[in-house]
Amino acid sequence: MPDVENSFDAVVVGAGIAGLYAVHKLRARGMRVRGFESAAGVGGTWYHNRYPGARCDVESIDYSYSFDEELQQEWTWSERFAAQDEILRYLGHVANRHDLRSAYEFSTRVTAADYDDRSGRWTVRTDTARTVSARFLVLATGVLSATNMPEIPGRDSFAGELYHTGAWPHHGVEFEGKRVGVIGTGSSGIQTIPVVAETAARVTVFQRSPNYSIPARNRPLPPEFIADVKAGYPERRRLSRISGGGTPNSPHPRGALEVDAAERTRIYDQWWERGGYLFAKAFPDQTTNLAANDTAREYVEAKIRELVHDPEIAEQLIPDDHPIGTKRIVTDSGYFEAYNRENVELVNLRRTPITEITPSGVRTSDGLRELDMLIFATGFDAMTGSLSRIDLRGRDGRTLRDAWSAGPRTYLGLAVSGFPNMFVVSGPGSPSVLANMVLTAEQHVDWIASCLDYLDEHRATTIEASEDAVTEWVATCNANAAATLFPAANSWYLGANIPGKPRVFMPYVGGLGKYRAICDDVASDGYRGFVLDDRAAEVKA
Ligand code: NA7
Repeated sequence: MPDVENSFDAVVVGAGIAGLYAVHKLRARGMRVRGFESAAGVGGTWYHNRYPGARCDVESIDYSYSFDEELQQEWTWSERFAAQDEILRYLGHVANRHDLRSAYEFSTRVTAADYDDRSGRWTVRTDTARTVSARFLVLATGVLSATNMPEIPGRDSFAGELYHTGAWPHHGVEFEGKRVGVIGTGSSGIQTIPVVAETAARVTVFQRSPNYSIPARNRPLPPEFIADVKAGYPERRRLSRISGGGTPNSPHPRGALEVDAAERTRIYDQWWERGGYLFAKAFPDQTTNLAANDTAREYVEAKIRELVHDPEIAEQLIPDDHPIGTKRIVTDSGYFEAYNRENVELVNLRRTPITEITPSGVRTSDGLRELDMLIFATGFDAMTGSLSRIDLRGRDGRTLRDAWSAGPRTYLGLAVSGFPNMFVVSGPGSPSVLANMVLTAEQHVDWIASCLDYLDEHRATTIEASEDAVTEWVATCNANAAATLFPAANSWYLGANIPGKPRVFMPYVGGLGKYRAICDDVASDGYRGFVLDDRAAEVKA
């Protein structure tokens, strides 16, 4: 007797932006869908990253779903760059509007999933001792969700409050009068530091690598502006979908070195005043040509020297290890200015490395700094971490960890050879992390849903990426990345932030528009590179 109760058409792992939309879209196809989410509620990244100052670096009017015209007309963003709590409210609103919570088991982490060749189904196990089966497995586990807690000697002996920005507690955290240490100066650290500095007695920033950051120039959105955006949403979304970054912005029509110095400065001034990481895209050749990149880098470095009063500190805050934009440029609110405060100290770990964490603080080679609170803003095991933490087994019991031991290998970022009827959303090989994650998630999920329509129309029961197609896509991604400056940075794009992780440039750098065209072409060519019903036919025979 089939166990109807625990048998689904699809299991979706994750209730973040991608998972919620996947549940909605698959249900709209009439499928029985079960979602699992390790957190107690919806939101994914925006559920966990509650640290002070957490804010999206894509403009709120673009970082929102486009699939529901009524939703985008009824929802009104309050600020240019939405703060974490507003995005979480928005995702809760979407979940209510489309009754998405009812598909989920919350506070339930998927621990294992294995594919059975005979039945053509996935068996999914959770840490709540649930076992369900499903024909399709959709992994919307997030690219920045597996936190990275570096193994620093004595870490667990710290007697004060200890937090990771990516797993921030729900209770209010008070900084007033406290001596706070922050390890890490990526986007999370750079957003956290100025907010904490406002009330803490002292903030000690432990910086290993400085980062480029551009002021957000965040502001409330006036009603007339909102009305204009809403009236123009169809065109705004159309331009976003065909763009590289998933927003309706385009770079200067000419390269940075094709214009004269005055024009270059005028354009950089414009983007600097406009604010935000899109500065990285002022000119089309900024991340492909080092000389072009140098012009942008020198412009921003001069700004850092203006913003930070102490020239010696300013020099230490200027990156010297990567071209600008090859790590995501941070969008900040008062980061560099924070170093002008009496209560903020910069510890340069390149000069004085951390030797240990003690119960009372952090010891570097030049001494112990006593702390009441230590914040790890040390990032994530990005893109693959949340997948490799699940014991995923495809055909013949082969694990994903083995399949990816030399680095992740996908076809279009969506499918893995040897793992039939399994789809990854925003996986390695997809452009998502270099673009607007909401529109990329929509593109992935829409493509998956159309693919399932195709399987139904052709009475196929399984679909799987061929090994050849995977090899070719990996080569395409590598060749694209090699033609840019991106591999020059020790970034999480490359897995370089996690000791022992294979160094493979994971995102597809060609941009969302081009990627969409490739995916559409694959589909209209009868899902070129995929094998339909290979083993199922043998089993039936
Ligand atoms: P990131 O960008 O990976 O930044 C992590 C920071 O933590 C970075 O400055 C790291 O320095 C630092 N780090 C990591 N491990 C250590 C150790 N062991 N010691 C000292 N410092 C360390 O993560 P975020 O959370 O800030 O941002 C992730 C993305 O979220 C961001 O790109 C946006 O897209 C949104 P390192 O550079 O490795 O020397």
